[in-house]
Amino acid sequence: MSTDVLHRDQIPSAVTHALTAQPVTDLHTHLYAPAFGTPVPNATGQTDPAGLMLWGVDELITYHYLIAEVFRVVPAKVLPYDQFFKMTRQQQADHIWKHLFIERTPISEACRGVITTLSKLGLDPNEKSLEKYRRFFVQQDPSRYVDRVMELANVQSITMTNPVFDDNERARWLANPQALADPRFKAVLRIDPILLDYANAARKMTEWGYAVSAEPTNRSIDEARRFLRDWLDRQQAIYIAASLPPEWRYPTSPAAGQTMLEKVVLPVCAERNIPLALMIGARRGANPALQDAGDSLGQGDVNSLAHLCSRFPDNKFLVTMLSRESQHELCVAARKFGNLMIFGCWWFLNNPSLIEEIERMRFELLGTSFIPQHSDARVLDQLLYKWDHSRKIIARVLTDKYADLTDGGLHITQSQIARDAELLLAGNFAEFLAR
Ligand code: HDL
Ligand code: ZN
Repeated sequence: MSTDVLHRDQIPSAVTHALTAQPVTDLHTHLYAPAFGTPVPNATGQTDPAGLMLWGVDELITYHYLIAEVFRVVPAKVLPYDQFFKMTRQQQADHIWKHLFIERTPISEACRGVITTLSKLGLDPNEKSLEKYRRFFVQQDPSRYVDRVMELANVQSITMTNPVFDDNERARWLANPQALADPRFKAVLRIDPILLDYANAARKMTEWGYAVSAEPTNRSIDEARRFLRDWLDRQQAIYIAASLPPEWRYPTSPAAGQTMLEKVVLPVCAERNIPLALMIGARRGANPALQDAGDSLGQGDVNSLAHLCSRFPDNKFLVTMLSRESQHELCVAARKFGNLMIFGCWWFLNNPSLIEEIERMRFELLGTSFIPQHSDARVLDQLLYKWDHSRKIIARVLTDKYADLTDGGLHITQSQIARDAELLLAGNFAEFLAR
């Protein structure tokens, strides 16, 4: 027997070691490189109120997940939404810290994440006030802090989400795209309005010099393709992404949106051999007064996705769905279509009980041919908890699977486990991009 064959009781520590040691390629986040500016006070003394790089304790605690949760404890009739949103970031954070972390136990996953993050940074999470943490963060240089968080979280590459229809971000790309390049970050061209709000998207593309008319004529199709190509080049984007509501159907989704999908987005993705990422099931604005915290979910239609994968065999689809009830169908769809790569436990699924259920289902149906997780982080420091918590759950599930195989007589080796960890946390995504 080769020397690195593991005894059954050596497997748990071998799996934990392999997953901890394997650097992650985080394929979907809302993080930004320092060059996009930061509103957070820091050691450089330079802040940009409209800056896009969020980090530090006040951003951590005012994560929209926690805003939703604090309004359960201090309801809007006590503290009206607009009064909360008029508060400064620090006032909002103090309010959330008081009600969710001091006066109640921070049991929710989003609360627990803040505790894990503070501890990972060597800070005592038992402080009653945020002042000590603020003194720590204000001493950080944003770019060096990115390196530190990536090292601590063992994340080797951060994939951004770059919504081209966002005026603030678009202006930054147009001003000086080269200045935004940062080897630690990859860009993604996010295009929801083209599929979901064609009339407005066409109007804006026309304003920006692309002859995209209210009807998706052949000229409009050519010009919309030119728009995508120009932005893929400007951003050096590694894939195109859109999130779709639970009601999205294919075919018969909104006609103009379907034309854009079939005749613009998918042909450009195919010619560039880049995936289209579809994130299905977000019901936007369930409670608009909560702003980013006001979105909810619904069950999407996996059949529509299957039709798409079947009709466009030369396209690659990176897909995650938001409803727990969609997960089993999505796994089975991935068994039917090799051009479908499923990923992550998205948003309301990114909780230990659901991550465990979903990863078990995926290992049992797909082996190692899927991408178990992404962070969806909006605040840089969140990488420290999102990947710590997920690695532990994936390790628990993988350990059981290796133990089952050992019981069946198979030799499991340390190098085999390391190979699987690499596929799951980085290799499958890299291979799918290159395929
Ligand atoms: O549409 C998306 O990419 C979602 O991830 C939303 O940004 C959502 O608000 C979020 O942050 N989820 O974690
Ligand atoms: Zn997201």
